[in-house]
Amino acid sequence: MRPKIDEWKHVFKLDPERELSDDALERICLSGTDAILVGGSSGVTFDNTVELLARIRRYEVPCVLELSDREAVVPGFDMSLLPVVLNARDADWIVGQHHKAIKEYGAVLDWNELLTEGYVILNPDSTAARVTEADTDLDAKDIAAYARMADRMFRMPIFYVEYSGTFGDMALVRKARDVLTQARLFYGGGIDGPDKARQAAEAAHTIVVGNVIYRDLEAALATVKVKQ
Ligand code: 1GP
Repeated sequence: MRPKIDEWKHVFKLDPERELSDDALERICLSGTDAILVGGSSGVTFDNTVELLARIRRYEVPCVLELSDREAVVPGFDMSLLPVVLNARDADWIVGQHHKAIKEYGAVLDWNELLTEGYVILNPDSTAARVTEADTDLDAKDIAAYARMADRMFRMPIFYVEYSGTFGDMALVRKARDVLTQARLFYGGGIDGPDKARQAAEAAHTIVVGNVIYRDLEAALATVKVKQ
């Protein structure tokens, strides 16, 4: 069954390139989070993605692939998310990679199992910002304009404010959320425990918790309780 993203308040993002013990993975999957997103900005391969999927599949939690590399198109997820980086200076990350992927797989893709995410990447020091050459020098009005583009112009179901590695400006996140009419605002970046999770959950529809899983598992698990 296709996961109901409109009900997601909290998701964990797991990076196939990083090590996670069976015990830690079990605690993440049984934590009460709404879904596990599988994806990363570098080093994601077919093999490490399949391996992580197989391990997560021991549990009932919805498991969704965030596709940022054509090499890692892996079947068997509940759904796939296709990031479109709206503030990328390198157009490869807006339409280029997508064009190549759809040229290769377009005839066999199940479009009912694919959702697009309009991303805005705001931490200039993140791998994602470097790879996409993102224009991160943006104010609240710029972000709100990107939010409207994702929501109204492209009718994307997800607008993702990405501060990967650092905690962002929640006032700005809230302003972006308030202009959305149908899209869901995902926020990710620097959520390292319940306090930041609470702040982010007040500003965004869905919060995404990544890095802290690998640094401090207990703190990561404590972010789930904050779900409103
Ligand atoms: C990364 O948005 C996610 O794509 C989560 O960010 O790793 O900083 O938690 P962190």
